[in-house]
Amino acid sequence: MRFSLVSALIGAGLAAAAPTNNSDANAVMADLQKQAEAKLQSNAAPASAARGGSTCTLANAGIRRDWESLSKTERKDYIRAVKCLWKLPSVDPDFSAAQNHFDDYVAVHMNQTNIIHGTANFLTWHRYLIWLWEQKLRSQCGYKGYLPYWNWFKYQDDLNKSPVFDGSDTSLGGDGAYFAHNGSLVGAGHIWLPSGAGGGCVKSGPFVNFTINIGPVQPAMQGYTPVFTDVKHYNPRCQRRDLTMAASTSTFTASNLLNLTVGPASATVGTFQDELQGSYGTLRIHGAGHYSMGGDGSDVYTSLNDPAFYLHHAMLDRLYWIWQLLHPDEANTVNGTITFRDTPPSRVGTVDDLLDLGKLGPAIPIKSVFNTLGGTPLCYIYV
Ligand SMILES: *[C@@H]1O[C@H](CO)[C@@H](O)[C@H](O)[C@H]1NC(C)=O
Ligand SMILES: *[C@@H]1O[C@H](CO)[C@@H](O)[C@H](O)[C@H]1NC(C)=O
Ligand SMILES: *[C@@H]1O[C@H](CO)[C@@H](O)[C@H](O)[C@H]1NC(C)=O
Ligand SMILES: *[C@@H]1O[C@H](CO)[C@@H](O)[C@H](O)[C@H]1NC(C)=O
Ligand SMILES: *[C@@H]1O[C@H](CO)[C@@H](O)[C@H](O)[C@H]1NC(C)=O
Ligand SMILES: *[C@@H]1O[C@H](CO)[C@@H](O)[C@H](O)[C@H]1NC(C)=O
Ligand SMILES: [Cu+2]
Repeated sequence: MRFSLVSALIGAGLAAAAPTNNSDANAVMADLQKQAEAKLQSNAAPASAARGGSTCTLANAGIRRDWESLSKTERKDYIRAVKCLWKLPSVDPDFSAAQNHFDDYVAVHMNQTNIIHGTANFLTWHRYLIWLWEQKLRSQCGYKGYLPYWNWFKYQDDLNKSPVFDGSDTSLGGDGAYFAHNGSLVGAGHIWLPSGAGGGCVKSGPFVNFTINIGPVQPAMQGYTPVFTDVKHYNPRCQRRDLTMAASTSTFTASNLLNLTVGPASATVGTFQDELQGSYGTLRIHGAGHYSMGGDGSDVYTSLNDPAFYLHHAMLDRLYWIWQLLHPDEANTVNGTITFRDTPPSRVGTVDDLLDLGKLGPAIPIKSVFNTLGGTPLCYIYV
């Protein structure tokens, strides 16, 4: 009963209510990847080699891969490096709720939530954030690889089978323990998603005994009470999840993917980012990743408490990267203002605006991260 209600609600927000065809979405994704790689090769041709003296080339660029295509040893190395962040001291004494360096990322994001979502800097701010995370894992925790991504389109019918969420020691943890609750309210409270089978503490996987400290602030999952009061107040607890297939299967469709990359929504960075994030009362791909995780991952302020956040945002960045390669005339532009959906009203954002990551890294202009091969500082591709 509930499910048909939510289907109706979600259906109302989706132009094409076609049944999910995973193999279709996966085929589209594979084709888009090929198109993007073809553009990369032609951009790298000698005729267009004069790129401002960057030392970054296709040959020395970092390669970000699907989590599933990492070997088990590589996955364990990533997990080990993430655990290492819990042992590093916090770098922002002002935000004293942060107990360690893992928390610092949550803190910086939380503090800036209203100026990095629904804004001109949404795509680039998160691109820079996950790059800094990747660099930290490599420079301070001995990680040898690059940031992996969660391929949303695979296993969307049963996230428990996803190598990212299967609860094994090579996953980022499984579902939460059962916690009776009345689903999640998403899309600014306009869409109700039914509960999955979890909602409590993550039961299995490498992070079971790891404590998170910041938030929750505004979890979409009903029955999870926000307690965060200020930057000095920490709230040690387990990380919670509620794997929610109602979010994944309704949204990770070939039709949404095509719209964003080659369809009407791909026309400008404005239409692309708006369709990616959804307007009030709709569920779109960015949100669907968060609501598929549920629990802590469903909190727009502090979703970084779920270690899978970084794999979700790597996939989002991969989509941005593909869109940029396929739309070179639009690739280096921004659209929007500097406040969440222009609330309160603010000036228009520009490519010279600085990406402020607090103490996580130097503030750099938006324009310096458009090109992931620009070497200023980015140097990576997706495969
Ligand atoms: C799903 O998509 C694949 C690949 O495009 C296609 O071969 C298959 O027939 C589709 N299945 C259904 C049920 O539409
Ligand atoms: C929060 O972010 C603002 C910039 O928006 C910054 O000035 C301030 O120092 C940050 N506060 C903390 C506690 O990190
Ligand atoms: C569950 O939440 C939805 C949305 O807020 C609400 O309409 C519904 O009445 C709730 N159901 C129960 C049993 O509380
Ligand atoms: C978590 O802690 C409990 C109690 O100390 C221990 O039995 C269990 O093995 C730990 N689990 C993991 C995955 O580290
Ligand atoms: C495609 O995106 C546009 C926004 O650019 C939206 O109006 C339209 O409904 C989307 N189409 C589908 C099939 O989702
Ligand atoms: C930003 O993009 C929106 C479409 O999402 C468009 O309506 C608007 O005109 C754009 N603004 C500018 C200044 O280009
Ligand atoms: Cu965010």
